[in-house]
Formats: sequence, structure tokens, C-alpha cells
Amino acid sequence: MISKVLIANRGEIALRVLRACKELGIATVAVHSTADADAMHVRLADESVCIGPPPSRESYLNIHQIVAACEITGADAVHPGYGFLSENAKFAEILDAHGITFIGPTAEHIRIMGDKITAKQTAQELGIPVVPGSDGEVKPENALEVARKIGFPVLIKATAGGGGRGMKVAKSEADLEEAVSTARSEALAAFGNDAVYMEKYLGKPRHIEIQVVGDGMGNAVHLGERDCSLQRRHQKVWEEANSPALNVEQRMKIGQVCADAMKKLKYRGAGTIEFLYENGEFYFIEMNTRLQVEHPITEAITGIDLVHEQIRVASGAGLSVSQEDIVFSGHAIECRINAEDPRTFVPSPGTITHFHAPGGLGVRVDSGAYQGYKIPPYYDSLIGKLIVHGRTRVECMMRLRRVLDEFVIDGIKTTLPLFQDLIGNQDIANGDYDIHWLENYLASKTDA
Ligand code: MV4
Repeated sequence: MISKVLIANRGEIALRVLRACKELGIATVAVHSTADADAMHVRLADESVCIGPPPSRESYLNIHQIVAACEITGADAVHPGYGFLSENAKFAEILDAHGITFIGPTAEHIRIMGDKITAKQTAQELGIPVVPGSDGEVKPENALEVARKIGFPVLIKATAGGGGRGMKVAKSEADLEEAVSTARSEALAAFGNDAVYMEKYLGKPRHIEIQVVGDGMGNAVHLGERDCSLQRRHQKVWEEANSPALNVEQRMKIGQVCADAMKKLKYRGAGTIEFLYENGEFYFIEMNTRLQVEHPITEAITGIDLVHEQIRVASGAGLSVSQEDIVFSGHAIECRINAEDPRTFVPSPGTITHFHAPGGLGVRVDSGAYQGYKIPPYYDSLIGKLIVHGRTRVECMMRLRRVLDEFVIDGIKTTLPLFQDLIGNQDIANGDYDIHWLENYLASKTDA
């Protein structure tokens, strides 16, 4: 059994994990940089340890400091949250070597899915549909032959990339050589690994991801999908569960394919299998071996606490639910609230002078912000997530509109006005959008 969890993260996700630990009667240790000494999760934790100065590489990414904090406090488990060290296989191995439970997958599975070529090969072996493409790495000498087999347009991707980093489109043979060499040199510069692979480029897909949880012993369940197509520069802005594009049969089918794959893999912990969805077909692109920012909308429609499940599985207690126990009810939408100018998206750190979170049936606000809190400039600009649930998508949208008008955050600029704009848009009301819709919409507004 786990008795004390060190939360190796900050901001809203650190608070979210802390809440799950407290509900399970588990002691909590917060770690923070000198810039986060006043953070909400530090105030609410049983103990806290300052692990360094503001820069992430000297604090939240500093494995030695985090392990030392475990030793000092006697924490017997670490929850990594998302980002930072959450998908760092070396970190998972180091914790294992110290006899500290890593609340997440095995280092082996983190490594397999972190390399996008081995991730895709593994997905295919497990029976998950993938994007047509190269069978492994592509080099300048075989790129043309591979591209002709796939058919243009093709997309060149870095195997060490992910999240949209290091991708290059080649529309025709004329573009190919430069696209491959540019992708390789950018991958080498960004990730220290120049290996690239090639896929058929899908023009107008949706981004639909499946939530899975495995117990590491061959049991696994799926918790439905999330539609994350509304993104700007690979940053998700608005996510929905269910996807407006799927029906129940499609949901159950792709969900079962993913759950069966995780059983075969003996996957341990929470994971997200990412697909592009186009013309009724799913195409695997990546798997994330961590809890995702947008997990609360899945919790809203299933009633299952995903961090409880992560902690149960990490302690060897197995899943609390079988697939038959999981009932999907209603519709949920998450809006990511960033401390940014709503038009230019330029970060807007500073002190929050007024903070009033909305409430009522089906309303959840995951945020560590409070009146008087100073948003530091050192980290990403997410200051909170607004999650709204309704029995139907229409009810959810009606509630979201009311909640957006009730939310007060003064003293800094936030992206709340963007959502007040989107909630009144006809395409959004119809759920009629793909991965390019938001950037096209924003571009049309600045052109106007
Ligand atoms: C693609 C694609 C089109 N065709 N792969 C971007 C981030 C990473 N998850 C994979 N991404 C894409 N892969 C093929 N074969 C388009 C994207 C993409 C994208 C995917 C999901 C959500 C937003 C996106 C924005 C731009 C490009």
C-alpha cells in the first residue's frame, strides 16, 4: 500500500492529484520552485519541499532534487502529473531503483511509446489501425520510393517528436528532398535524434483520443473518447467527451480495440491512444503514457476518478471497475483558461486581483489560482480548466454559456473571451469542425 505520495508537478494538476490522494487517506508532499512557494497545492499539502530556483530544469525537471525530497520526507510514491518528467523513462527507472513507486506505466512502455516509430509498430502489432506510411525510419536515399508507395501528399515526422514538433508536409516529388532533409536537421537540433518516418498526410481529420487504464497484469478498460480537434499551434483549447462526430457503435468498437490492445500489452496505468479520424476511419498517430490535461471530461461522463485508478493500480490493487461497470452519461466540455491575451495569445503573467469561480450543477473548475495569487512567468500559461457537464451536448453548451459569463478573473488577461466568442459560433454549436478549424477561424478574425 502507498502511504505518502510526492507530487512532482505544479499548478492545477498538482492540486488535482493532491485532492485524489487526500480522498484515499494518503499523505501528500508538494515540491515547488522558489517561484511557487505560495501555490495552492503547497498550502494544502501535508508537507512541502523547495526543490530549486524557478527554471524548470533546475526544479521540476531536476531528478536528483525530487529523489532527495522523497528521501527527506519518506515519500514511498511519486505522481508525475503531465509534462515535466511524466514520460521520462529514466526517471521511472531511477525511482524503481530507489524502491519508490512511480505512479505510471513501466519504463519499458514509456520508452516504446516515446519513440513514434516503435509506438506505431507496436500499435499495429496490437491490432490498432494506423496511418498508412513507411515501415520504420525513412532516409534521404529511400524517401522517394517510400513516398511513391504511400502516395502524395505525405507527412515527414520525427520519431523522437510528437505533439506536432518536427513535422514537414511534402505535397509532391518536387518538395520531398527538402522536406526530408529539413525534418531530419530540425529533429537532430530539437531532440538529438534525426530519425524520421513518413505517413500519408490526412487533410481534414478530427483529433480523437481514447482513454485507457490497465492494471499491468493483463486487464484493461477503455473510458470512451475525447475530441480534441480545437487546437491552436498544437495547444488544445476546447475538448469534448463525447466527440460530436461519433455514434455509440463507433465509440464501443474503437474503445474495445484499444482496451484489447492494452490487455495484450499488459499496460499499467492511465494512457491515451491518439487517432486522426477522417471519413469514418480511425488512424493511430501516438500514445501518451501519462494522465492528460483534459482527463476531467472523461471523469465527468463516467464518474470515475482517473487518479484514484492510477494510485490503485500503482499499489497493485488493480482496477476498481470492469468494462461492464462503466456507463457513459451525458456530455462534457473543457475550456483551457490561459493567462494570455485572448487575441494575440501573448502570455500575461501577473497578480490576480479578483477571482470568482462559477458553480452549480455540472460545473467543475480545476485551478490553483486565487485572489491575490501571482501568476509566475516561468511556466506554461495554463491557469485553470473549466469543465462543464450536461445530460446532452445542447444542455452542456447552454450551461457553458452561463458559466463563462459568471467566471471573474481580473488583474491579468485570460482566454475566457475566446470561449465567449466560440460558444456563439454556428459551426461550434453544430460540432462541425476539424483540426484546422480554430486556426482558420482565428486567422479570419485577424484579417477582418
Ligand atoms: C498528422 C496529421 C495529418 N496526417 N499525421 C500533429 C501533432 C501530432 N499529434 C500529430 N499531428 C498530426 N499528424 C498525418 N498522417 C495532422 C496532424 C496535426 C494535428 C493533429 C491533431 C491535432 C491538431 C493537429 C494540428 C496540425 C497537424
